[in-house]
Amino acid sequence: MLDKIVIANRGEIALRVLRACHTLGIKAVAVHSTVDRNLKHVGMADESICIGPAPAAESYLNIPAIIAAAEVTNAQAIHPGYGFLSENADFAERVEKSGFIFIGPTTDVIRLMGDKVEAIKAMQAAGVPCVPGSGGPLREDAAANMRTAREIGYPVIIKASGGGGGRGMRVVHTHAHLQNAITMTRSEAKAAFGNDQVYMEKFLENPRHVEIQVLADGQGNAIHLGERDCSMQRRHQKVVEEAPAPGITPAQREAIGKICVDACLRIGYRGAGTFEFLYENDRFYFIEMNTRIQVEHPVTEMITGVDLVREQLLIAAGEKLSIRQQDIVFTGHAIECRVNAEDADTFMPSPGTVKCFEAPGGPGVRVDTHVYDGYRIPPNYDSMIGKLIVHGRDRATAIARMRIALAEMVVEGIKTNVPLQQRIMTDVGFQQGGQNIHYLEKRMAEQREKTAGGH
Ligand code: MV4
Repeated sequence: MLDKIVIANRGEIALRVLRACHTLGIKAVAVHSTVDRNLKHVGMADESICIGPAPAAESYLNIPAIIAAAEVTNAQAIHPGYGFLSENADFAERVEKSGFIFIGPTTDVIRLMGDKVEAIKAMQAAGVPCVPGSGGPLREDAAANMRTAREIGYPVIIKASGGGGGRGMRVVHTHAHLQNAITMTRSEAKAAFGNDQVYMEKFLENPRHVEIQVLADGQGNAIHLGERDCSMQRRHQKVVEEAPAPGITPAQREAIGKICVDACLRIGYRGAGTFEFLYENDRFYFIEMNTRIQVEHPVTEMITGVDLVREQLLIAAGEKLSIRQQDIVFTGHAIECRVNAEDADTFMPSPGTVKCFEAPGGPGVRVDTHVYDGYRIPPNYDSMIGKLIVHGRDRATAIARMRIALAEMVVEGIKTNVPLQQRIMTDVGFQQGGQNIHYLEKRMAEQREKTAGGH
């Protein structure tokens, strides 16, 4: 078993990882920036080390400082959390070359999934259904690209191979705009990711975002833990996530889950992972794979009872998966609302001191947050200050519990998006379930129209 690990992250996920360590009797080293001395998990950690100033580039992205922290504390492994260095193959490689365990997949697999063209090729070869597309990088051949687009059928989308998560994409509706879109996406990709490779897919107009959670031990065992629906998003930022996805049948879940498990075994996957799909007209289309623990992992934990971060640690320690597929039983429904320090209407960040914080409670309510009375939210990082997660026997119960939990929550001194979350929970379309990725932005645009018309 591991004796001590470094948590290379901050905020709620650092606290989440620390708790998983302590449930397994593993000591945790917190590494933090100068403005993060007062983070909750830093106070609870067995040891803590300041690794640099506030800007993430000089602290949470400072690879030598993080590896040095593992060296001086005699830790055996590094947990990257999400964001920051979590999907950086060069970081994973340097961690391993320095003699530490990277808590995640092998360097090769992280690198493979970071290259979206290669990831899609690998998934296609492994039998995962993908969006009809170019099946490889686009060449500088306008005529060939036009033929590809015609075969796929407009609208198409041009994506950067080094992108992902919504960065570097362009929708094209006609031949006339194709070559310019490719050129523009290429040059933006070159500037943003240092990689000008782009590819083409059929643009799905009204899909849902449904993703499959997997666990694999890298020793021939893999399981899936069902799906999450993350369609409630704004500008590629997820706002509400839930599990299971409304309307997905047990047979569909089993079928797509098995496909993901087989793909994990085929590519030699290790650790926790997520297959992202677009879901339209009862079909799944793979778009990318995330090789980290995700923000929304708790909704899966709530319906399966599996502690995903604990499983990550056990896998990293070299243990075989102790959970078999037939052990996974899906119970009830879980919803997560991300709580952000931002204006609920303008989405402007709202850092500052939290004067008073009261967490909601009651049956089926979970609060994952590092916030406490008097905590000062620095302006340097993501605005997410916590997650409210509820579980109920069915979706309606979960929504009712979320409404009460949101109403109970007190966060004074800063603005939060809790009012927006309340509006979503009372929205009839959300209550119906199964809305697509454009629903939230459309509803918000309608709301703005009404408000403007009233004045
Ligand atoms: C797409 C798509 C439609 N068709 N690909 C955006 C994030 C990145 N992971 C992939 N994205 C999309 N890819 C095809 N072929 C629409 C999106 C998309 C989206 C996907 C998931 C969640 C929110 C989204 C918001 C806008 C566009």
